[in-house]
Amino acid sequence: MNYISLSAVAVSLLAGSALADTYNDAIGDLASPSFDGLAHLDITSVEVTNDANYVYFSINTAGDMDAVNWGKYIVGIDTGSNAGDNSTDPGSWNRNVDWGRGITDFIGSWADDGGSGAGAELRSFDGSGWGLTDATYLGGGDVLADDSEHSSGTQILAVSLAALGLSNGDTIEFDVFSSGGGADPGVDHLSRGDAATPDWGTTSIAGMFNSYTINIVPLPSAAFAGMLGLAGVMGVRVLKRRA
Ligand SMILES: [Ca+2]
Ligand SMILES: [Ca+2]
Repeated sequence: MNYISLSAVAVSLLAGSALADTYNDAIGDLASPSFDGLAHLDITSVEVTNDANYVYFSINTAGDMDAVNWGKYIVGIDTGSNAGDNSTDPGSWNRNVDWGRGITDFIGSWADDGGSGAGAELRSFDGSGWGLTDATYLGGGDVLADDSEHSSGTQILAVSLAALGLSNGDTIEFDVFSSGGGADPGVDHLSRGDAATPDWGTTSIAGMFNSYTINIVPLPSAAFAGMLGLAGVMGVRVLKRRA
């Protein structure tokens, strides 16, 4: 392997994270007239990626989250760690949603403070009941929320692989929905290109979940890093000889 190609490998390895998978949703698939004008709840796509520590969800909408002071963005995840739950248990925010299956983990996030912040809770089902694993206001580092792209309609979330019990090669199945407060339904589900509910008072029905496989790109080992250093020295020597 010559100097140039080894350096190219080094750059790709040092990047350390996989390319995002993009899951598209229809635009304008919220029931009219119940949800007319609520572009910040109209999911356009969700990008998912991971690094060695977190899986990231970028929830893109057709609206401006800085222009409104409310909106909830939920990710329902089935890791397969147990049979999961499909109830309206308060542990999963009591939302009026029929997932059509069990979920094991629930990221409930908000972007409803007028654009000056974002927050989230991570709740998990242990096979018998729901519990709060972590939240941005608790600061345990297992769930993070980022408002830096609110003006372009994007809520960015991260949840730790450790908290989800995930490692390289594991596959999760998930859905994302937008909602309001209390026991509101999923106004727009990523899993459906049509209306998931006709109005605020009717249970929303999820479609088929998407899947994402954790892909941890290895960083160079100490030995390989040593080789890179040696290759760098050799490369400099070759360049000097040619000069
Ligand atoms: Ca949509
Ligand atoms: Ca949809």
